[in-house]
Formats: sequence, C-alpha cells, structure tokens
Amino acid sequence: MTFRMPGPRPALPAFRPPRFTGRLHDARTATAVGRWLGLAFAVCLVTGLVSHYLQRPPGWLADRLPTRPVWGYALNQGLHVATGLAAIVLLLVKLWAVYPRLFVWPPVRSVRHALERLSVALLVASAVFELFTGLLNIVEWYPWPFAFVPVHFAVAWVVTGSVLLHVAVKAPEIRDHWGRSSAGTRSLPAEDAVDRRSLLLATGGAVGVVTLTTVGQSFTPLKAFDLLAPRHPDHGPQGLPVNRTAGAAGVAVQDLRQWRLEVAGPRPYVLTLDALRAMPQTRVRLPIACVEGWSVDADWAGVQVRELVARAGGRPGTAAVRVTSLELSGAYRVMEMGADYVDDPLSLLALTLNGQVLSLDHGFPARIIAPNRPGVLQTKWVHRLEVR
Ligand SMILES: Nc1nc2c(c(=O)[nH]1)N[C@H]1C(S)=C(S)[C@@H](COP(=O)(O)O)O[C@H]1N2
Ligand SMILES: [Mo]
Repeated sequence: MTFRMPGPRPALPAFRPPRFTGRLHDARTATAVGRWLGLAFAVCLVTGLVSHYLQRPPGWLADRLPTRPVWGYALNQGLHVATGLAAIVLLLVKLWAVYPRLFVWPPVRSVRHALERLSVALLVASAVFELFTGLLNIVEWYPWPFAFVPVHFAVAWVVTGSVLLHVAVKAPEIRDHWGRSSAGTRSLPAEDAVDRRSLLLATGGAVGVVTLTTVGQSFTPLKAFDLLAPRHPDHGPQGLPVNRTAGAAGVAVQDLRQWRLEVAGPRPYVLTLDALRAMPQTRVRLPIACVEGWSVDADWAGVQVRELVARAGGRPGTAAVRVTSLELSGAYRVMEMGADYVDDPLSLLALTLNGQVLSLDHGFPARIIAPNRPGVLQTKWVHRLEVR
C-alpha cells in the first residue's frame, strides 16, 4: 500500500459571470433612448396631474377650474395616453440596452453601488407597474384588488422620484453621451454607430406605428388608422362610444317611467321630462373626453345648468352643484360641479345627442355635458341637482 502526499488541490473553475459581447448595450444607446423616455414620462406626469386635479380638485381650486379651451381635456388626455403608450416601447428598448448591467460582478461593490442598484430596481419596478396598469385601464381590465386611480397616482410619484434620482446619479454618463460627438461617445467603437442609428430609427418607427394606430381615438383626422386603440370614435350608439352601459350601471327603462328631475336649493322644485323640454334649449358642440384617452365631438342640446340653478335660487358665479345619477352604485354616481362650470353657458343638462333623444346608454333622460371636463364627470342618468 502506498501513500501519496496530498498534492495541491485541483483549482475550482473560477466563476465567470455571463458576458455580453453584443453591441449597443452601452451608455450612448441608454442615453439616446433615455432622453425620449424621460420626455414621455414628463408629459405623462404633467397631463396626469392636470387630469387628477380636474377630477378631484382641492377645495380652494374647486370653483376656479378653467372651462376653456373646450377641447383642453381631450388634448390633455389624448397626450397622456399617447405618451404612455410610446413610453412602453421606449422602456422596452431602454431595458434591453441596459439589462447586461443586471449581471455585473460582483453584484455589490460598495454601499453607494448598492443604493444605486436599489434605486434602479425601484425605478424599473415602478415604471413597469405604472405603464402596465395604465395600459390595462384603457382596455378596462382590472385584474388587481386595488382601486386604479389612487394607486396609479401614488406610484407616479415613485416613478418621478426614482427618475430624478437616476438622472442625478447618472448625470456624468448622460453628459458624456448626450450627443453623437460627446466626449464619452467618441471612445466607443466607431462601427457601432451605424447599428445604433438603425436601432434608434427602428425604435422611432415602432413608437410611430403604436402612435399612428392608436391616436385616432382622440385625434379624429387619424381615426381611419385607429386599428389598435380600444375605442373607435364612431363606434357606438348615436355615433359615440359608451364606457358604462345602462345595463352595467343597473339603470333600466322601467325605472324611468316615474322619472323627475329634483332640484334642491333655496327654492327647490321638481320637473317632468316634458317640462324640461319646454324650457329654452341650448345647442352646443362639445367633446366627450374619456380619461382613457378617447374623445369625440358631438352636438348636444338641453337646458343650461346655470338656468336650472338660478331657478332654484342659486347665485350665479358662486353656486356649485352636486349632481346625482339614477345609477345605484359606482364611482361616478355623484359628481360635484364647481361654480365656474355651473356658470358656463356651455354646461348643459343635455336631453339630445346629435339631434336625437339620448339613448339609454348615453344617459337618457338627461345627462351632464360641460366644456373641458373629464368624461367621468359627464354624469349620465341624472335625476337630482343640489345647489350648494
Ligand atoms: N352615471 C354615470 N355617468 C357616467 C359614467 C358612469 O359610470 N356613471 N361614466 C362616465 C365616463 S367614464 C365617460 S367617458 C362618459 C362617456 O359617456 P358616453 O357613454 O355617453 O360616451 O360618461 C360618463 N358618465
Ligand atoms: Mo371615461
């Protein structure tokens, strides 16, 4: 029997983190795409805030909201949804450009590095969450247990904060790669420039296709290309889409036989539909502009809200109104209308749409239509006004 002295142990193969030799996963690509993504996020944030405060104004603002331009909210929300959809494409390309950094080795080099990675994780998670929930909201699919609006609003701040932090941390790299001939970019392999241009062109093309096939839902001259948008401006009863049908809202024709408009205020009164029709009718052309991005202009006729309010003893210019729908439940059953909207001659309790009596799905017998307002506040099946 022979003994051998233990020799040097065979060396373990050294761990080799995955390496990415593929090109364009570089700071110049990340910066070029990131600029557009940052712009899309900025427009989304501003338009989102406008939409939020038009829907839920703080007390001091409630009576001072602008009612002009009449198409303001349609433009705002068209931009919000269009830039959100564009951001989906841009975020995917951006993540593709930077994903090799997920596998850097060692994973953590210092406290600063750990914090930086944590902030990127927060940025990616919140941005994906925000765009995903927004996308599902415009197709009215809510596969989550929370309310969309407050959560989408809150996470917007997380996205904003982590974008600002990310830009601050990456400022030197961004500066070095801002333009094609910036300092850092000159040291990148020259042969990549051609590929990078192709990638950026393809990204621009994809954004263009997504925009062109969806923007027709709010920008009607392009409605012929509106292939991918969840709504088509012309599809729906009386040539107008419907978000919540009477069926979904639990409003049935038999409930309407006894319909009366109750107006509460210093001098309360009740009107039948015939009495409403006998009052002076005002015709307006105004868009329904849904928070989900679609909007359509239509001709409406009915009684001015300010007329109804004055008759109940409300003071013009200061009276606000609470509007209640026949709908039994739902977030939009009760709506507050501030003094500026009440006083606007274009704000109607509408009885007709495009020259016909309102269909049940569009809010028969009476609905609100007012200028520069989110669709959710254009209350259908109105049966009560409370002058406040
Ligand atoms: N009572 C009531 N009114 C409502 C709603 C609702 O759910 N309940 N939905 C609103 C929404 S989200 C929009 S976009 C408009 C759409 O009006 P339309 O269905 O006539 O196009 O109605 C609004 N009025
Ligand atoms: Mo809507």
